[in-house]
Amino acid sequence: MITTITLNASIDKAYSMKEAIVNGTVMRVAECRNSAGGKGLNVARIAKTCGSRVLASGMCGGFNGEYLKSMLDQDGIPHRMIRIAGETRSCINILDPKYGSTEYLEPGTMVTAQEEQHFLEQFPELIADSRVVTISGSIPKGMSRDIYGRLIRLAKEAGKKVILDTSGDLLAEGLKFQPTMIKPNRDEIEALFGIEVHSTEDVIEYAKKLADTGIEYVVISLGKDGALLVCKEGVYQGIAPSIQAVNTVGCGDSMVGAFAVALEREYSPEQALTYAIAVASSSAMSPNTGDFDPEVFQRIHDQVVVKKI
Ligand code: TA6
Repeated sequence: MITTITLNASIDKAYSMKEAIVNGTVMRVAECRNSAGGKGLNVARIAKTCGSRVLASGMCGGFNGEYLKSMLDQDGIPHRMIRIAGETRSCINILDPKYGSTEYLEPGTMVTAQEEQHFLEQFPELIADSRVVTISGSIPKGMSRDIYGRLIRLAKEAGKKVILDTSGDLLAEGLKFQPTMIKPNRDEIEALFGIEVHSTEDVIEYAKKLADTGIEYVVISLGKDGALLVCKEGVYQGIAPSIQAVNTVGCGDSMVGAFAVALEREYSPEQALTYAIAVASSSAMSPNTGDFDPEVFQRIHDQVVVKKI
């Protein structure tokens, strides 16, 4: 089983527009798709679609929190979201023919020290039945900036594999506790090392530095160009087939969900990278965030090329 942790959950609202956004005007949304969001809940939906048992956890509150849990019920996602007093946020993804995807991410509500401590006390039980734990996204205001490091340590002490998918200081702090896998993108690599990345060779060089700190699997998502995987077996580059992307929001989360499944099933590096790129590419072809069509996946999977470099 896979437990996904989303401390800053969100009601994700995807607005499809017929025309390009014109700021300062009144625009009508052609279609609105709501989903239980926050990176970890996208991960949970993907892992379930892949056929794994999941438990979606994290924190939510207020009317939005109840709505979010009702959407998880509709998705058939087992959940134990720890209740907080504040109102769960919303994140807006505007899809328009000219600019593609523009996201507006609310910061999230304030969480008290008592609420944080309550979550930490519940955490061991939330992961008890899982082999893999994913920890994703931003954290609400008021939470300790080292919360991810504390969760990673608890999960590893319990013998779990841990995937950390976050950015900035949360990633830098979490790295110190050696999660099993991380999935930084180019920008996050540049921020971590304070450098500029100009080539795939640069990306590999810095991914190896991260692997040398004890991270078993370092995945660098390269967007439409696929992904790199650095692990003890070597360096692998996966090339995604060219696709007609419909909604790229959440594709990084889809990759995390697929790798969580691959870790649980003990796939080889080649199998895992092929699987994850196929899932992420398929999810970009779905209008729904954190979703993919298994038939599309089957078609895409055979077109993914993975080579050891
Ligand atoms: O990666 C996409 C997404 O999960 C959106 O669905 C939205 O919830 C956003 O990211 C949240 O990002 P954050 O970094 O604030 O957790």
